[in-house]
Amino acid sequence: MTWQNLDDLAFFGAEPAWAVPLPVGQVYLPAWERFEAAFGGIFQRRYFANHGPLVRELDTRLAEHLGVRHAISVTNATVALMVASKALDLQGKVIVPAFTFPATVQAMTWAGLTPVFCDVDPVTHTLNSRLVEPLLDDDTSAVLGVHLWGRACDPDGLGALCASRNISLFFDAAHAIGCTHRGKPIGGLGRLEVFSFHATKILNGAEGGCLTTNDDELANRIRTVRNFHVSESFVPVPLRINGKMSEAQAAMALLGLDTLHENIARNRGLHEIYLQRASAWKGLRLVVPAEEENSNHQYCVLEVEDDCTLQRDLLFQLLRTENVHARRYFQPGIHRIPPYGSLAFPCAHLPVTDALCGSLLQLPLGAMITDHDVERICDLIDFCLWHGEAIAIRAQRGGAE
Ligand code: T4K
Repeated sequence: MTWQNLDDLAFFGAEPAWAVPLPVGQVYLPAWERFEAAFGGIFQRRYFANHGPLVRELDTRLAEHLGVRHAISVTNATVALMVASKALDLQGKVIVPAFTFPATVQAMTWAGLTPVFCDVDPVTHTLNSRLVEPLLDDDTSAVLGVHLWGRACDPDGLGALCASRNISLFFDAAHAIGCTHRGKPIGGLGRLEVFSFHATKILNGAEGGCLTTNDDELANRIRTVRNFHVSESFVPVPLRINGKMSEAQAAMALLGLDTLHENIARNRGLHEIYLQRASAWKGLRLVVPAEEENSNHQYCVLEVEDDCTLQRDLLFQLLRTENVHARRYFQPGIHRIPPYGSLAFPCAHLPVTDALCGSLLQLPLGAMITDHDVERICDLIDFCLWHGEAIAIRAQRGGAE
C-alpha cells in the first residue's frame, strides 16, 4: 500500500498497512537450537535458581563486557533499584527525574525514601548538576540519574556535585547496555548502576537485570541484600529481599550477550534510515545520541515540534491505526501519576518534563522491524506531514469527507 489520498489511511477506514503490529520493543531472540541446548542443560542439571552456573557465568561475562569489577544479576531492574537503595543505606530524600519509567521512582518509594522530582535538560532529556543543585538539602542522601535513551546522565557534573555534598550518586542504566561514556562502557559510573534485561530491551533475558559497581564492599552489600540465603550473608544490611535471577533468565541473557553487538549494529542501520529520511521532515526532529558516544540505538525518539502540521497525538493515532505501534514514553510524567501528584505529594513544577511528555514519540526498532518497514513508516510519515492540515480538519469532523 502506498498512500495516495486520505482515504488510503487506516485512520479514515482503509485496511492497516501492516497486518501485524510493529512494536518498539526489541524482542531479539536467540536461534531456537541454541535456546534448546541451553535449556537442555538446565533440565539435565535440575538446578533452576539460587545462583546456578549460568547466573555465575552471566555475572562474570557482564563484568568483563562492561569493564567493571562486579556485575550482580537480579530478577529485574525494578528490584535492582530497591536493592540498590538498601545496599547504599539511603535515607530521607532522593533526587529523581519525573521523565522516566515509573519503576525508577516507585522503587524509591517502595524502599521508604522520598523522591524529590527534578526537571530535565531539554536537549539531553536527563538530569544535570545545574538542575539538581538547588534541590539538595540536609535530608538528601542521594541522586538517582537515568541514562535516558542510553545517553549518560551528566556523570562528571553530578559526580563532582555529589562528592562535594558527600551524598551517593547512582544511575538507572535500564536503557544503556552497550552504550559508552567517554569511550568506556556505561556500567562503572557513580557508586553503582542498574541495567534491565527485559524483553523489550536490546539484551533480552525475558525479564532480568543487574547491578554493577567497582566498589568491593558495596558489591558484598548488594549480594547480601539480594537474597535471604545464609551462605550469602556477607555484611550487615538494613533489609533483604529475594531479587535473584533464575537460570532460565540467565540462559536467555547469555545468548543475548553473544549477539549484542550484532543486534546493536542492526538497530544502528535501522536508525540510520530513519535519520536520513527525517532530514526532509519539517516540524519533526529525530533525537540523535551524543556525538562522541556509542549508542545501543534501543530507542528511536522523534520530537514533534510546535511548527509541525500534525499534533503529536494525532500522528501517534495515524501510526497506530496502520499497526505501527509507536509509543509515547513517558506520558504522563511520573510526578503526575499515583501515588505522586496528590495532596500528600504535591505536583512538582517541571515545565521541560511536561513539554517532553507531550511532544515525543518512539518509533519501532528491533528484531521485528526490517529496513523495508522503516522505509514504509517514513513514507507514511511523509504522507501525513504533507497532508497534515487536511488530515487534522477531517479528523476534527470525525473522519467524514
Ligand atoms: N528504568 C527505566 C528507565 C525503564 O525504562 C525501565 C523499564 C525500568 C527502570 C524497569 O526495568 P524492569 O523492571 O522492567 O527490568 C516496557 C518494559 O516492560 C519496561 O521494562 C521498560 N522500562 C519500558 C520502557 O517499556 P511497557 O509497559 O511499555 O511494555 P509493553 O508490554 O507495552 O511492551 C512494549 C512493546 O513491546 C509493545 O508494543 C509490545 C512489545 N512486546 C513486549 C513484550 C513484553 C513484545 O513484542 N514482546 C514482549 O515480550 O514497558
